[in-house]
Amino acid sequence: MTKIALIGNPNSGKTSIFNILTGSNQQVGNWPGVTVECKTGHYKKDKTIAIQDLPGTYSLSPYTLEEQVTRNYLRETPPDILLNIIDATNLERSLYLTLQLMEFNIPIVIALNMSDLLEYQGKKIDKEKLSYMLGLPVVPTSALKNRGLDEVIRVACQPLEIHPLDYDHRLESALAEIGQICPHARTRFEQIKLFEGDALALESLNDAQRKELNDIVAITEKIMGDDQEAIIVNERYDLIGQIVDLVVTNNSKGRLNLT
Ligand code: GDP
Ligand code: K
Ligand code: MG
Repeated sequence: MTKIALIGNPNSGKTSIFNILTGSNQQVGNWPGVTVECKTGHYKKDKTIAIQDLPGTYSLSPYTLEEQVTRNYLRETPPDILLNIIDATNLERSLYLTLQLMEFNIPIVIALNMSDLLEYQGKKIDKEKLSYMLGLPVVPTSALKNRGLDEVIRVACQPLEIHPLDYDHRLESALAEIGQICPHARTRFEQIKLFEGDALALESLNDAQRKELNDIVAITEKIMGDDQEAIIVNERYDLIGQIVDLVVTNNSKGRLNLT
């Protein structure tokens, strides 16, 4: 059995895609202990593929119930493949979640959904460039027009490699040191959460580890001239800005400029 989880921002088209992929064979329940909806089903063209619709979320900081459910799921019962549904008309915002998902060591395929709407807006995303920049397969889809959805599952079922993205080398060395002093923080996600001073992540440390972590963070804040949370947010948005600049072309803007 292969388990594929659909994940993305609210209104990116997860449920629409889930419904098309699973047809009518699906179960709706709640995540354990919370009132967040949990839907599972099987791919209608291959019942050995289980599909799960995760709650919509913009981030994986544990501020909302949806973020907590998603974060616990990724850590405790990781799927074989994450199908990251992106609203192609909101690429910048969507990639903020993608970069976080890439820290979990789970293979990811990007469904560039709403591709019909993007076309209608006169914009284009170079999917080869996007795929190259992220190191992930990218498949344009439209749940509205039922386009690309079998292709996205076909790609997801092929062997996938995981390529973590590198941030500034000063941050990378801090993360490597955090990995050394906190060996239980196995994923890059956990190391970054520790660097940010995330309350949930800090619970797992003893006093000696806390002290060492504080020292690493203080030094990095000093050399990078920013605070721990801002360092991470800025690194992510710098990278996203570079990616968006390279991959999005806006034909409608081009036309407007001529008049
Ligand atoms: P979710 O919040 O991620 O589960 O998103 P939904 O599946 O509920 O979709 C949000 C809205 O976007 C709904 O009105 C859908 O009909 C619409 N939608 C979903 N996918 C597409 C698409 O590919 N193209 C267009 N134009 N609309 C879509
Ligand atoms: K919705
Ligand atoms: Mg939904």
